[in-house]
Amino acid sequence: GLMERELRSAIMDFSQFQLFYQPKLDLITGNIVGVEALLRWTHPSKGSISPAKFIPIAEATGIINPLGEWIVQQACRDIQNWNSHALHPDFHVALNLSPKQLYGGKVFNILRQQLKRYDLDASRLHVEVTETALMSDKNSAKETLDSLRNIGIEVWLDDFGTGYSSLGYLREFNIDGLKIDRSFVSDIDNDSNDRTLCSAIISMAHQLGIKVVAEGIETTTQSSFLSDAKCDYGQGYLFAKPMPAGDLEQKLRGTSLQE
Ligand code: G
Ligand code: G
Ligand code: NA
Ligand code: MN
Repeated sequence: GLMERELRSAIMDFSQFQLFYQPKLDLITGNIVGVEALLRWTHPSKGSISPAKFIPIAEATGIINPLGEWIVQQACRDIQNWNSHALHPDFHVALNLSPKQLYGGKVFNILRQQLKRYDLDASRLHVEVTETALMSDKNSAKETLDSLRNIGIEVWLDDFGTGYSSLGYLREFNIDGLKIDRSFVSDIDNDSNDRTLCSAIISMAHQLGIKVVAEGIETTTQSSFLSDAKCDYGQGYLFAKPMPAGDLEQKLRGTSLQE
């Protein structure tokens, strides 16, 4: 299709792509603990195209492999730049991994190579995987994720609660944390069932020894509720929208993020 051809052309030099970064905050202290990297594609004539549109095509065509490698490299380069301004030692970048990237050992090698190239500790990177990503070939996905955790890259379950077998994945996969899907967060102010579900997910996660991020926080009421429910971290437009690397650096300057 047309978009496939345009993607193929765009990955010749990657100049139409940019990584944006959305902060994740400690809900008690308000400190930025890390960011999630979100890919942006600005087409020369069509303008901004949503990853929700082009990532599925990149996955179906295998373009996700070179594109994914570029994302890892770009994130590591940005971390190294921020690092020269004395980042807090715990500050990390979370990368979204597509289902296809989990099969075979390729992404593990790419992550390890780029960490080495930019002289970064593995704890600087997290990966986020969706529940659906884990469905097709569980053994291969588990092997990849375990090898990432073995070298110190945290593994987080994204969009938790919306998948086909959320609890099953908690049993089968070793993960460091989960992200409560924003559909649970968006109705906190009105829906007592969603409040109950959020609290239950947080308490269950903590009893399993894993951490929790709530995503899509847009109001102070949602934030207060989640903080009272002992949710560890929060992300959402209330705190910050995804932004270019340079804007993030501005934001980090003079905050407690720095050492
Ligand atoms: O940032 P935005 O809301 O436009 O993202 C839409 C969807 O695209 C989300 O599900 C998000 O996880 C996904 N997405 C954004 N950036 C990346 C990326 O770098 N890799 C993958 N695999 N998915 C991404
Ligand atoms: O699937 P994933 O969780 O990776 O999706 C991330 C997407 O969610 C990004 O495209 C980001 O722009 C979007 N997002 C982040 N915070 C908010 C928010 O507070 N409200 C809404 N509606 N979307 C958000
Ligand atoms: Na994500
Ligand atoms: Mn998500």
